Amino acid sequence: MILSADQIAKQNLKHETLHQNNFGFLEEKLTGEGIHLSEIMAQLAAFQVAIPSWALGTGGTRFGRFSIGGEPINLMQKIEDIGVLHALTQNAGAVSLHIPWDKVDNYPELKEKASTLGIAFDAMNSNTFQDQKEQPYSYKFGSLCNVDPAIRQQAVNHNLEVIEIGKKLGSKSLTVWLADGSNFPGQNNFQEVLKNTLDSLMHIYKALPEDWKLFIEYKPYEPNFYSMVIPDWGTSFMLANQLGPKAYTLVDLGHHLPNTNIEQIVATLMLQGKLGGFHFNDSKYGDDDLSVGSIKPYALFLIFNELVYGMQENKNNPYPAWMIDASHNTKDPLEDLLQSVEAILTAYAKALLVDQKAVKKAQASHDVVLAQELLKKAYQTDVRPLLAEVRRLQKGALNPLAAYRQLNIRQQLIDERGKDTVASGL
Ligand SMILES: [Mn+2]
Repeated sequence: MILSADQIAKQNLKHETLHQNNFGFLEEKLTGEGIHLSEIMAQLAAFQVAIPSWALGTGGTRFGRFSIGGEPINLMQKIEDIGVLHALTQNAGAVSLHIPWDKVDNYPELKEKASTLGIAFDAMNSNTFQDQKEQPYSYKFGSLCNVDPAIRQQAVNHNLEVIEIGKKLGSKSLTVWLADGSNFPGQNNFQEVLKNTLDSLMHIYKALPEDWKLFIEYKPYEPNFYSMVIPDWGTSFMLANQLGPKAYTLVDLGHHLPNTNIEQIVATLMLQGKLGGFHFNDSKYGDDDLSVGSIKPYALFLIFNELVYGMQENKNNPYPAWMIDASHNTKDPLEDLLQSVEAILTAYAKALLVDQKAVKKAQASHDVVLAQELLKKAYQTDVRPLLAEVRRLQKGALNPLAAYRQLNIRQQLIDERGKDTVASGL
């Protein structure tokens, strides 16, 4: 289904008066504080977060998966679902594909479809964490790290194929996340598997087009529980440095041990010009892949505060590639993604409101209390009317979630696709 700007405008009429009052109040307050609202609004409008193709069906665990109905059964339908998200939010104008799940016969047709909905192809994701039917060797004991050179070559070749597909779609980056590691002491020789991984990545790096980036994702545990070959940002950063200027570290919020200071990792990577990609989600215990901002919204704000500072002050670091990497076992996936997009933009808007000059001044005079209060002041600002105004100006919905429900979109998708459809991919 395709959602038109007219349908959204009609929904907006219901909230128009209340919105104008709320925004008028906020605009007066922020302008009075000397904030240049138009600059902040332009930055918010420009922010586009990629939706991963695998997030559009209901998620699940190994214990079960409870389908919601109307799920997209192919990539074209997934692109349409992202089109709905983008029409409502105006901040979801990109898709991140996962190969081989998202292989199609006709890439020009796919590119054309996405383009009509204003959707670009962001980072491509390779998959060497599960075996595919046609492949000769198994990744049971690792892919790019494997002690068997034939298995490493197969994994390298897969990544090269992903780059080729990405080139057809206009993507400019490849994300490599490895499940490689060991479950028991003695299973792997740490030095050997890391060396193998670097060697394999070098082969992939060499095949990267000039204007592409390679993102190296890290994760401390799962699916391997004794060791992961790339467990932390330090290892990823070391590999990226050894590969060259087109290689970067990718931070996934869920891929840290509990209570890790992620904002400091972000700052360190940006200082070195090596923060390339960013995956949003939230967690209570581990890599829970919960909706963005659902558990630790203040931590998300502090992370965005570092991202904003880095983007403004350190041009040495490229503009990061943003993606939502969350699952939603009990929700309508589209509603969950609307919540996540809103949470991301909320944290971004609040970080943009931080008076960086005043913070620097407070730091220079060791006024700890004032520095902290300045961050809190921005965090406690209710930016919802500001986000709504940015969306309204872009012909998006004043309230995306309310519009989604009032327009009965899930029911329309069920009518169109059936009650028992199950999303392709995962
Ligand atoms: Mn991720």
